[in-house]
Amino acid sequence: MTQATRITLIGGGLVGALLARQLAQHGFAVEVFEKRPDPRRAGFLGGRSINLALAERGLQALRTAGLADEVLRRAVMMRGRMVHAHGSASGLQRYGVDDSEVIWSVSRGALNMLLLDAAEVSGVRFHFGQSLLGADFDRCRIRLADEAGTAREHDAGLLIGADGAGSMLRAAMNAHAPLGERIEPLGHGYKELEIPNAGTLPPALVQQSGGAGHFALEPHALHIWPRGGYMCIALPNAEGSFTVTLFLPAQGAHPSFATLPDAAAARAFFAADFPDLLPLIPRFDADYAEHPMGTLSTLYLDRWHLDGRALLVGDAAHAIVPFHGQGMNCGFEDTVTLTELLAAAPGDSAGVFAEFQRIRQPNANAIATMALENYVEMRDSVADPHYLAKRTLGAQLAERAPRHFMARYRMVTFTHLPYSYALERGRLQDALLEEILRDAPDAGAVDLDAAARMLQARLSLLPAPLRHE
Ligand code: FAD
Ligand code: E1W
Repeated sequence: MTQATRITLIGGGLVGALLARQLAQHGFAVEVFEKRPDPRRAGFLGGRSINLALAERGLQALRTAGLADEVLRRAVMMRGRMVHAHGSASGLQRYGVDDSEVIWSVSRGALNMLLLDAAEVSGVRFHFGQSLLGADFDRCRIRLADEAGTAREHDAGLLIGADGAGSMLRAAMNAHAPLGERIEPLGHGYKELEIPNAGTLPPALVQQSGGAGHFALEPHALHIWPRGGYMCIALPNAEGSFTVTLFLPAQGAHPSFATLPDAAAARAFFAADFPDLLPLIPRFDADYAEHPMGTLSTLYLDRWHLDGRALLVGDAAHAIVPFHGQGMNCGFEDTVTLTELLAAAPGDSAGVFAEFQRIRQPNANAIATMALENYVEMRDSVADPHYLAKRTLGAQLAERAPRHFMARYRMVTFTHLPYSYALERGRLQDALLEEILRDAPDAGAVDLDAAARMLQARLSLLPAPLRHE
């Protein structure tokens, strides 16, 4: 191994651990410095179960690393979204036509531990409880602190930052030469609450909620309680519990986290707005009081790398809001692209980093946009008649002319088409649906074949989705 192929990764989270595994599988000497203690020893986050949705892009990256089957064995299949509108019955809206188009709820902690094990098996050397403090890029040295706060210096190889949205490597790179950083806060925060295994809840309540077996709600769904300016969601855990996330404005008029400063105020708000959900959360007061409010932002950078010396990946380069469930999936896609490029030209890190940015940045920008748009769609319009008419027409077109109409959600969630293509094609399709519904507000009366021909003509003007775009 030459000096150039020794890799120093900062951050052993989801993206860092998977990237480390893939690079090691391609023969690179990889060391990882992770701020937190080894979760396999310390017990992850004191046992709080937080989950996230794994979709096709992330799954494909796990397949590349030989880990997909192992991950899916511990995952819960989510066949669709179940929308709990205020005061009316809820039904499952399937994501795809059959179980080949589903997403998976995975435990963040369990997935991280599985990835750490896999990376170690491939030869990666982890250093836990080692926090990056700074970097001297001219001398190729980094500064680290251990958990006692004792600092030391270390000779770094190629530096890759997978240290998340608050990346310290990004700060060090930015201090050396500005990256053109722009952080756009959403202004909404989130809080996680838990629905326990149904065994601990009154059976009548579980039955009323549509639960099954150990689950208090339909287990194979992503649950959404849309309420206009805010919402709750719940994803199932393999043990039978659900992790509920409340998304709400951080400041401002009621309801916001500012107007719900304590559990008593939050409980009264839930009793009024989420009356079916509150009884499923027996530890509501403790959860609300003890779990901190998380903040949400989109991160844009002009540059992701410092010539051939340092590169940012995952949230460190492109943190997004979570409303499409694609942050990890996008970061996992990064790892495949970067590994392919580095394996093909291990001596040309400057060329590889520039090419990585050229390929991935338009896609990261596109999913950032779509994730923001999906928040509005989720919380506001799932019950809006115009939105529903558009969705119906879209579904009819997708069935009649599947090559000409592909729902944007489907392109993002179930294909490997570049995010930037999904965004552009989605806009084109959406504009046509709007035009058609303006002229014929009754979706049932639309000439689907004529609509498909119009779509075909417009689609032919879009550049083809190249493998690397
Ligand atoms: P992280 O997971 O943040 O990992 C960064 C790692 O670096 C951590 O281990 C950290 O300890 C370490 N680190 C930090 N600073 C230092 C330092 N100075 N030195 C050394 N190590 C350091 N994505 C999905 O695909 N699907 C979902 O359903 C989904 N749901 C989400 C829900 C919420 C509420 C949020 C907030 C995000 C969600 N995401 C989801 C996004 C997903 O969590 C992130 O995109 C993903 O975790 C990014 O991985 P990462 O490895 O880049 O960063
Ligand atoms: C998914 C946190 C999170 C994660 C997700 C999703 C959503 C809403 C949220 C988007 C979706 C899976 N979504 N679901 N149904 N319609 N859109 O697909 O991951 Cl808030």
